[in-house]
This record gives sequence, C-alpha cells and structure tokens, in this order.
Amino acid sequence: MPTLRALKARQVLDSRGRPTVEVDAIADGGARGRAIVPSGASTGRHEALELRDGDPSRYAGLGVTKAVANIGATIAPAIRGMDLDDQAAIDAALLALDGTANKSRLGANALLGVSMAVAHAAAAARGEELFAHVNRLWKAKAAGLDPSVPREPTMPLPMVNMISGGLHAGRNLDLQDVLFIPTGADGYSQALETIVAMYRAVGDVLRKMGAEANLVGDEGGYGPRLGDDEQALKVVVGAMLACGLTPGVDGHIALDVASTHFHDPATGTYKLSNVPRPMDAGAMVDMLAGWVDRYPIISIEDGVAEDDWEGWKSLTARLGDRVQLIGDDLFVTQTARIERGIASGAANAVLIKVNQVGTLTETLDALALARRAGFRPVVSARSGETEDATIADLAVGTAAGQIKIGSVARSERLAKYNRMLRIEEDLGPRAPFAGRATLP
Ligand code: 2PG
Ligand code: MG
Repeated sequence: MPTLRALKARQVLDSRGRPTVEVDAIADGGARGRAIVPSGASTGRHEALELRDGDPSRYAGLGVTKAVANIGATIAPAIRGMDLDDQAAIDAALLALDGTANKSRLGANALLGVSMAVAHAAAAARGEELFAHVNRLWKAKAAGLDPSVPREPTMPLPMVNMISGGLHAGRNLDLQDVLFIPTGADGYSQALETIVAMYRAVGDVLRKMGAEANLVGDEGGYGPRLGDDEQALKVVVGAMLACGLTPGVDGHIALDVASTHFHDPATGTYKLSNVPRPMDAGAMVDMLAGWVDRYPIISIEDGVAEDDWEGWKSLTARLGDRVQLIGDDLFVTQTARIERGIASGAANAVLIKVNQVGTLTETLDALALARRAGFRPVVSARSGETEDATIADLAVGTAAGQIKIGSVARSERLAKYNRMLRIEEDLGPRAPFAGRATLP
C-alpha cells in the first residue's frame, strides 16, 4: 500500500496569466503525482470557494499564496502517512479539515490540488495510467448502479467550442459558446480530425463574411463581432456544409448559453444585448425552442439561470425529450443541487467540473448520482486552464461519455486533447468510444 510521504504546493499561472495552485504529492516509495487547479470566469454562485489572497499589490489580488500555505501548514501534516489508494478517506479528511460547506476556510483550490495530486501519485506508485486508477475508483463508486451504466474506460465524444461570446470573448455575442459535436465519428482520433477541419472551416466562413477570424476567446473559439447570436449558428452550419457534413446527421451544434450572466435576479428577466426588450424565462425558452427547430442543436447548457428553477422546469418540459439540457451553474457539480434537479424535473444532464466541488471523491459522487437518475454527465474544463490534463483521464476512467475542453487552439486545451490521443493508443485499436449513442 503506497502512502503519502509529502506534499509540495506552489503558485503557478493559468491560461489567463492568473495565479493558481499546483501540488506535488510524493509517495513513500518516491513516486510523484502533480496536479494544477483550473479556474472559471462565468462561475456559478453556488460553487465551492476559490481562495484568493485579495492583496491588490500582488497579481491584482488574485494570488493564491494563502491556499498554498494552507496545504503546507494544515493539510500536509494531517494526511501524511495515509493510504494513497484510499482516495475517499483522503478526501474525507480534507473536508473535515476545512469544515465549511463551501470550502472557504482552506480554499477549494487547496483541497482540489491535493485531491488530484494524490490520485496522480497513487497511479504513479502502481506504475499505471491515471485513467486506469480513476477507473478503479469509478467501478467502486458505480457498484450499486444499474448494470447499464458504463463502467469500462471509454473515450468521450467531445463538444468543442467554435465561436465564443459572453464573458469569454470581448465581442457582442450573449451566447458564451457555440460548440460543434462530431456525431458522425466512429472513434476519438477520427472525431478530433473532424473537429480540426471544422475549426478551420469556421475561420474560413468568418473571413468570407468579413468578420474577424484572428481573435480567439478564452477557450480558443473564434471571438468575432456578428449581427446577433443566431448568425453564429448559421456560421457553424455553413462550416459543416463546407466540410461535407450533413447538419443534424453527422454534425450537431451544442450551446452554452451561460444565461446566469445576463439574468437580472431582481426582475427575473434576461437581458440580451441583441434583443431590444428584457425577456422572461418563457420568452427565453421560446427563443431556444425556435433555434432547436431551425438548427441542428442537440445540447443546451444553462439555457436559463442558476436559480431560475421554474424556468428550468419549463425548459425541460418543452425540450427535454429531444435535447440534452445541461446544468452547469445550476448544479455546480454538487449532489444536493443535482438531487433537486432530478426531483423537480430540471435539466437532464450535468456538467462535471472538478473545481466547482473541490475533491475527486465528490466529483465521482456527482457522476454516480447523475448516472443513477439517467442524467448524462459531461466532464468539463474551465475557461482558465493549464497544462494539467487530469480531466481527460477522469472522463475516460469514469466512462462519462462526453467532454468539453474548449477549442483546438491554445495549448492548455490541446494538453487534454493530446492526452486523450495517448489514452486511446493505450486502450488499443478497438478503444471504446462513446460516440453519437451517448446523446438523445
Ligand atoms: C462554462 C465554463 C467552461 P467557466 O461555463 O461551462 O466553458 O466556463 O470556466 O468560465 O465557468
Ligand atoms: Mg457553462
């Protein structure tokens, strides 16, 4: 049994040049694991707390030296000597040390860095790949679930940002992401090739329209100025045709509306920059349903806001039988909120972001709960990312079926896509691929 000898934490920078937590976990035999914590921009109000220093004289207050110090002073002495294979016990110890509901004492960034580094060290100590270690954890977690729930390592179907707006790009689109799903692909590397062709084609379509195709958003998607959100949908459909794809057959669109960020809780209305009057939830649902009728949209994330439960129920009643409706800000990867969604008929899919909840075990709990209810999980990166590719192994090891990393530009995104190419090679020529079947 490999045990934890030491933790080493430091402040490094993410893809937006903001400080974040990196942790090395060292096993008694010398094996090492390393993880870096991601960070969101369009964060949900109910996410676990990312501890920032708040000292304006250093990194504009965004430093994470307090979180780093908490790892050295509080976490390391408490979990040293623990069994690295017992991720659940280590994560439970982290939760007990923090003691708050939102991880505000030690910081969810401190907890998550340790939780993921421990998993890496456990895999390294056994000389196995992280996805295989995660898969063992997943199989244990999924033990009581319906036999139809996938358990074996499976390459996920990616949904890939093509056009960025909202808080991720400085232009005039309210939609945060217009994404492409390569639903015609039979395997992961084939899917990736189609995605790259689509990315180029979207750039060509934008250039032909005279829109900027050189500026990219936080996740590598194009950040053009367009007439309105619907034009972004037309661009992606045009790119599918240019690639020889049949929209709605071997290529689909997914949206991350990220509507919380243009929702005004005081009036309960949604204020889109390209729509003259504020809209209530009913009008939002009408607008989205109209798009679903006119475009090959198969998935919509955060179509209404994080606490608009009534809006979520009507969205789900209206579109839930033909469209994947993902709760991101709504669920924040937390079982209590996912349970409420299941009970009330809000959404039918869950975005899984490790730093929204703060430990690997709680992430696996969210995945298992989603699976128990028949909600599809989509493992997701954040808009602030790094070379850390843990989520690639997480998506494969838990057979989540879908992954959302951002576009195929910017190396913090490619770190995950490339990691999955290596995993696919490890899984062999018949690597299981979730593919089209994972969607409605
Ligand atoms: C989202 C994510 C990733 P952020 O809204 O789904 O695209 O963005 O990390 O800024 O919350
Ligand atoms: Mg989102």
